[in-house]
Amino acid sequence: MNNLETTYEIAKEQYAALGVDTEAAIERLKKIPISIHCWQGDDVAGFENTGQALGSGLAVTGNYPGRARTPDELRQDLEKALSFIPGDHRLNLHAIYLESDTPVERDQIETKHFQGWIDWCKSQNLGLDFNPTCFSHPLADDGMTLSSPDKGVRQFWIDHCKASRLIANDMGDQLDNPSITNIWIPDGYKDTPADRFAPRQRLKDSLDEILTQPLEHTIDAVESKLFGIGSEAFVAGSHEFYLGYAIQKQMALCLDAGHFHPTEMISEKISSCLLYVPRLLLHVSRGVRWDSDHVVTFSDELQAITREIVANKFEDRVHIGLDFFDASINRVAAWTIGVRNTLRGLLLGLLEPTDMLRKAELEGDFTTRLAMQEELKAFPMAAVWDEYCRRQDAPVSSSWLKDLKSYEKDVLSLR
Ligand code: RNT
Ligand code: ZN
Repeated sequence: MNNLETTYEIAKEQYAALGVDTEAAIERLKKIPISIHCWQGDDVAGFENTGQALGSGLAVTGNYPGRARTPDELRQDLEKALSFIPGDHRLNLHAIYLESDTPVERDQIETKHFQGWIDWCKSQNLGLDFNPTCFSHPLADDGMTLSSPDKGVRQFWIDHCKASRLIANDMGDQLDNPSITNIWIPDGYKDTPADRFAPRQRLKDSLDEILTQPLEHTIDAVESKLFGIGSEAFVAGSHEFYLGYAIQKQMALCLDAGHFHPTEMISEKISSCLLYVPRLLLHVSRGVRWDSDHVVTFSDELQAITREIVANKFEDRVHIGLDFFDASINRVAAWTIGVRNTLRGLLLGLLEPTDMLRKAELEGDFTTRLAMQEELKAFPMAAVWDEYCRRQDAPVSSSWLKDLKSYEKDVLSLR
């Protein structure tokens, strides 16, 4: 037995003393996929090649060398990141990542423009999720898409979202694994609206039209936001708007960790929402002062989110996606850090003696609850994590960093 395995055996015993089965935790962790967002790899630029700047209140800061400029470069980078990540996961793609020799308008996209991605996901054993891209486009420049007062503009985005659902449905069908279609729109006003109701009424009507056709292989989700750059005073698709909509339609609600007031936590919302909507999609992100989309770190909130999912056995109803974009560090590292942290958060939750804590709570013994919650923070979770990585043939601890640096030198720095 080497040191790693010995350390694991000791940790296993310590957890077993609390009634926690580390082997069972590892088995459950293996089955939880993380949907890895393609857009961290190229600063949300996509491959339409129209020269359109990132818009609609989204901002990527930093100019670290090595941004992926083509689908092949992006896939190469994703493969590198995946080699650092234990387990089987998913790719989350946006419509602007299409592949075509000739320009294709957003309302004209078809499955064939994404076949390269579907085939690649098959080869990598990845599920695939999809998003219409209702931003970074001349028809989104005035800040309104599905809620636009202009019927033509609205119709264009309705058609784009309809086309996106059909593509996602084909993705799910081809991969034999349902694909999520998540709709986020930037619509809002910089300053105080004179009418808050009409844009929301129009948004509701647009969504109704988009979602008319029932589809078997896609799960529809809608994502709210509190405010954005340029939509500080009003956002049509607010939390109440989409919570109500998702309940009415019994569809998935997407909660983005950066889309609420800074002290408002999505970890606290999961249990309430799941009483009324069938599924949640999470955009795990990290806002710093605003919706800054920083790389996900092993923060209290990350641990609280992942703990809520596994302590309640919500894995089948909560789809975990990541949403951050940092161009100030190596982009492959950004993915690796964010995904590994999310998995570590899940593992920490899986190693909690939840039954014991809940028993203490029900008995009114809040002393034991607090004492144990705090003692658990110093338990050897890292030993179980390392063992999991070892068994999955993924790098243990920070050993991936050296390989990443070689990749940066040999591949990224030559771009
Ligand atoms: C924007 C939303 C949205 C995007 C991605 C690119 O505030 O969070 O999810 O970040 O779709
Ligand atoms: Zn998001």
